[in-house]
Amino acid sequence: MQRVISLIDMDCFYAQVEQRDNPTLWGQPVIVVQHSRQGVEGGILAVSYEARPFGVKRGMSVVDAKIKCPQLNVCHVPIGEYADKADIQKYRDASAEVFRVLNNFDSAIVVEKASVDEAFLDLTVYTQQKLDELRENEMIEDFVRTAIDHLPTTYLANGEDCKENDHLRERFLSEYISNSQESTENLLLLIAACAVEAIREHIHDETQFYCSAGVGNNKMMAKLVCARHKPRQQTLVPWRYVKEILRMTPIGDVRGFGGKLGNRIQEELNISLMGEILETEIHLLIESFPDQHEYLRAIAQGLCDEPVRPRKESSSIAVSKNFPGRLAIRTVQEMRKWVEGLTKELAKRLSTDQMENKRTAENLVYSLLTEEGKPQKTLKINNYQPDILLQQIWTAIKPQNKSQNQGETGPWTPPVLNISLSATRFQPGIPALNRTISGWIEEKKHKKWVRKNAVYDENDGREDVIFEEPPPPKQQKKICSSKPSTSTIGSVEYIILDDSDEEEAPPPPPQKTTNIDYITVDGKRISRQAFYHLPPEIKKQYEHRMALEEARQMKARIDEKRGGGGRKRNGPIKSDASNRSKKPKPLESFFKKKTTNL
Ligand code: DCP
Ligand code: CA
Ligand code: CA
Repeated sequence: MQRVISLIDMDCFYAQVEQRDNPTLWGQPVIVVQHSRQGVEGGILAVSYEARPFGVKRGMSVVDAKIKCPQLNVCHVPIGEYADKADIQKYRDASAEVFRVLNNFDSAIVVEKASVDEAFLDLTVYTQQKLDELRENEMIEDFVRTAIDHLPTTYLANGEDCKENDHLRERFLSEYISNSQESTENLLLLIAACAVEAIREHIHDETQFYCSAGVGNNKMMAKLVCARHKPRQQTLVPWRYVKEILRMTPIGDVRGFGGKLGNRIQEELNISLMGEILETEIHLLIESFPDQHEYLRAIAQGLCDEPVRPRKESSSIAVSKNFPGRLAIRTVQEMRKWVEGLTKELAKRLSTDQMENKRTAENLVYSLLTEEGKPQKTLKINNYQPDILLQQIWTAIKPQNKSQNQGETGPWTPPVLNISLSATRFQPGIPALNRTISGWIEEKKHKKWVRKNAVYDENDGREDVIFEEPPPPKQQKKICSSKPSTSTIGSVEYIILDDSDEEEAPPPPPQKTTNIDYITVDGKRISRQAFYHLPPEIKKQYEHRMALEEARQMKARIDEKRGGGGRKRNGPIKSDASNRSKKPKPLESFFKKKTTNL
């Protein structure tokens, strides 16, 4: 069965974020520039569509851009609070707003974050559901008759859809629609295109940002045609036109072929268009690409079966800083300064992540890039406090200094070209400043871990490596307690978690604080035998928690007797996400919404 896939990409994303921050910039030529380094203005990262006709392009120097477009508005990426590096948090936050809309549009749509400003959507199930609905209600005819009204910004990629033919947009589309009534394949694509129009409009309503989209049968084609009619428009590519489109497509325009592989194909086969791969004699293709020739021929025919993978949260949070060439770190003081700045930055991001996603990193990997190698080490962390983290990291990093002088001043050798700190192995929950008890229990309970691969945001072409940021809290379905309660043990505050894995699980039966085999605290059970093997300081804290638990249960019993029945700690509390998850709207209703908005 053919899939139905879309790629949504925000238009000149960073520039739009700046335009929204300063609304006088809407409709104006705007560029967003990397922060300056040692007095030299950084490169251009984003160019608004108003500046593009002047020839202003990404990568160009600001001086050249201003010559081309004197009325250009120049915005700068802010500099980080702790480390002297770009702070792209505001663009990340804006991205999170967009993903909130995408993730909440319809539960039948699979959303994959592809970069800070683009997402793949798998609409296969969604469109099939809508088609079934239309058929059941005998509305296919109505749908086909009115579809054009719901596709005001849609182009049909038929090979003739070039700039000069923009005036033929509606005609091309109408012809396609009128031949669609009997074709399930066409109907599914049309339903998808209508949905994507509605999603894009919804993104704009919620965030003020405009975006473009491609709709086709796989990721490769959706991404390719998304760029065909930009900005604020979308392109639909039916399977029957794929071959014709690819015949004329420059190799570098295809996802994954913009770099080394694409260049090699062009050089070794002496071709420049995707279609030419199919015209190349097979033995030549095999000779040059013995392991990839089948893949290349498949791609050249528009075949791509890469799935849309839902990504809920990143598996790591990292901060990183490059010190290229003469900027390489050569003294202990400098090293200490940067480790400190990066640690503070990381601690800030980890704390935000902890509150938003109710999870805590267990490992921290530091890695240094030096002229002599890439030393790296994994540290166990149990505290996000910047000072404590810094002490831990610095103690581990210091021995990497191979100079004779091992003090807090003096040279650092070999010179360091990059420092990266990456927090990994996230465990559900917030054991606050110290999680000795819950960590210990969870280990014993063989707590399930979900580790996903780290995602490098390939479109964020900065030199600073930052991983995909976690999704908005709404998406976290495993978190049961929307607001954790706290208790204090000595001077350490613990956040008590309700860590049930089941969203809808019924509250467990009331348990006594102790019984013959188990001791229970906060709904977590630990065998009495295991309890006696706990380290003394943990045992002490544990006893304190048991006392708290007892008090809490007593209060609950009193409340119950009074008929109040306050919130039960052990019972799962539905997350915002599950409460808010929308029922799929009937196609008819979002069409109505669209019509009224027009
Ligand atoms: N970006 C960056 N460095 C790069 C490329 C991009 O910092 N080398 C940032 C700025 C962009 C954002 O990522 O605004 C999204 O990148 P896109 O490639 O999608 O480009 P734009 O969204 O700016 O423009 P377009 O409308 O062409 O998609
Ligand atoms: Ca974009
Ligand atoms: Ca993009």
